[in-house]
Amino acid sequence: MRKEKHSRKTNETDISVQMNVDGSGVSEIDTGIDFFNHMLDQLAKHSLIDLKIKAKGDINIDYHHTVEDVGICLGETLNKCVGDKKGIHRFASVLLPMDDALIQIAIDFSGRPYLFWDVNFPTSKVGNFDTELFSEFFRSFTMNACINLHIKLIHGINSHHIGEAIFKGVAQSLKNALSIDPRKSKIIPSTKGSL
Ligand SMILES: [Mn+2]
Repeated sequence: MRKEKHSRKTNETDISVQMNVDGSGVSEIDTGIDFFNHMLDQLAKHSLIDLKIKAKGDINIDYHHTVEDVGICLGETLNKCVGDKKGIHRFASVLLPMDDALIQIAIDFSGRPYLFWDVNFPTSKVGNFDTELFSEFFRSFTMNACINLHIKLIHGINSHHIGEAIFKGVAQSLKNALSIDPRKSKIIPSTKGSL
């Protein structure tokens, strides 16, 4: 089973994550940041990954440390969960619309971390959440999950829709890339023999 429990504690944040890649998208998220909880619920829902996250961070300062560190912890947990990547589709790409927003996502479970980010938000905040934190989250997630992730905004005028479309698109991509191809269930999908 592709399941893991993982935690990470610093002077700034204390985070625990429980993940089941082969779940049904059930989530229990408490980061102390309501909008971020809403985004992480989308990530679980549309990836079919069961996700339990408890984060206590210094959100009295701002949300930066908590968002970044949840990204790190989530990435580390995913990297542990996928193991040797036997049988996975490995690649996925998605064009994800949400009302006015259209987001393009491509993912590769290559083992080589790289984030391409081409998203400009029309506003600096969604509610009390700084829109610059979206890229902070996906950078720390990508680097620690050891994945290659490309995220590009095609068009969009509403920052809430743009941010949410990114989370849904990444979720959909994770689901597709991590699903097992029955024709190669015992094979690591690389000519190198490892990923
Ligand atoms: Mn929403």
